[in-house]
Amino acid sequence: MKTRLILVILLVTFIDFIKSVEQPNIIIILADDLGFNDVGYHNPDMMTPNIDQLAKTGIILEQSYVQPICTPSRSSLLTGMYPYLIGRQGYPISHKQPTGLTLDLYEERVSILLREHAASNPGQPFFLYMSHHAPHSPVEPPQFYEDLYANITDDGRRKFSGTVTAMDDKVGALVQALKDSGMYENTVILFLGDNGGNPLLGAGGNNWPLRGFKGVVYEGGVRTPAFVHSPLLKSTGLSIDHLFHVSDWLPTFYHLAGASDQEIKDQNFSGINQWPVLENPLGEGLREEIVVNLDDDKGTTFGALRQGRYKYIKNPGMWVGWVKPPTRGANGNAGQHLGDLGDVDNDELVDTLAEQSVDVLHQQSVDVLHLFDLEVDPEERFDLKHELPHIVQEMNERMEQLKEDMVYPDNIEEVEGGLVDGIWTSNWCE
Ligand SMILES: [Ca+2]
Repeated sequence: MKTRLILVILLVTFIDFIKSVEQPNIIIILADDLGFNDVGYHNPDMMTPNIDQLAKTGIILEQSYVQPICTPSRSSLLTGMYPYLIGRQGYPISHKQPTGLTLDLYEERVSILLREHAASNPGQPFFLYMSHHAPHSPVEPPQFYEDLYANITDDGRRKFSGTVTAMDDKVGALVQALKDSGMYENTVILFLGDNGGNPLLGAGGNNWPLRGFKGVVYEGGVRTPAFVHSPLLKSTGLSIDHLFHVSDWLPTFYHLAGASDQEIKDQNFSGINQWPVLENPLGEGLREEIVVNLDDDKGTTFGALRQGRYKYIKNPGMWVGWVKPPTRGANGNAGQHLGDLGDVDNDELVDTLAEQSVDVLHQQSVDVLHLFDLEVDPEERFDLKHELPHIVQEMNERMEQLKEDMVYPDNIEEVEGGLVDGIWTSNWCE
């Protein structure tokens, strides 16, 4: 009996060992401008059954941070570094700038690629990065999807919602293709939004009840839907609040691909390998700090820092409040949907925001400090800077210390280019 027990233990250990050394398939599904309130598992008005199913049978990451806009987030995802350390904390890369990366994978190609891979490389792990354009504006879903939301009279929100559901169908098709090709069981799927939803100018996104939106360091700009789904996970059906940052995924996947802890350490990533947290999601988190963003304009620091329960914001760039979703039956433009504007002391900017949601994008708000306790105030409604000045001082000192390592954006000028024999030529790359 004792021998049998030992054998069972050895077998279980051996299976665990095999599991831990087998390299899984890795899939990243990155949605563009998908807000916190734009998935069904956060908002029952959204129809995302495939995403919801994956999330609810995986591990939902409710404190997963990205950057306020595309280029910084994507740079961080691909390098494992904070954008402020690689000069990517500023504006998006323009299409004629001789710098950066262009990535695209068309969803209709995915099932073909998977079938081909399963046939030609059986058992070989693959990496797939699905960088959706959806649901970024312009939102132009097929009529069928828009009709699913026929009773939302706000044009932008209706079309946006239809676009999200169209994307959800693609996610469902991907999972089906994985199952059909026999590769699902050994696959890890990460789903996340690259920055907060954009509720302005008919773009239709929404981050309610979080504050702010795409482009700002308030939670609505930088905390997006995220989850990991995999049959390889031991504990699932969970929603956890451990801190994650977009820079964590490269070291995490590096680990899954077989890198040792030392090899990961040698890379000096800003991100950390979060696989131990995903393997033991009810245990302790690994992250205590996130540089939400850090930038400089002629000596003035712009940034936000999360440490444990606290978030310190220095010069948010523009003041924004809370945008309620246009509910079914509501009408009007996004500017009229600004919800409770909270206890702000800048009346002029609030008026500007409410009346001219376009111009507010160019407003600079300096000499503004915030301290929020996100554990009790995830909506960033109660500024504690006067109650907890010692924490403001400590976090400010930390931010200025971090800034010493900042790499300034290169801001390379756009080059002239054009199509030559159907190929885009920029004249800067031979
Ligand atoms: Ca984006």
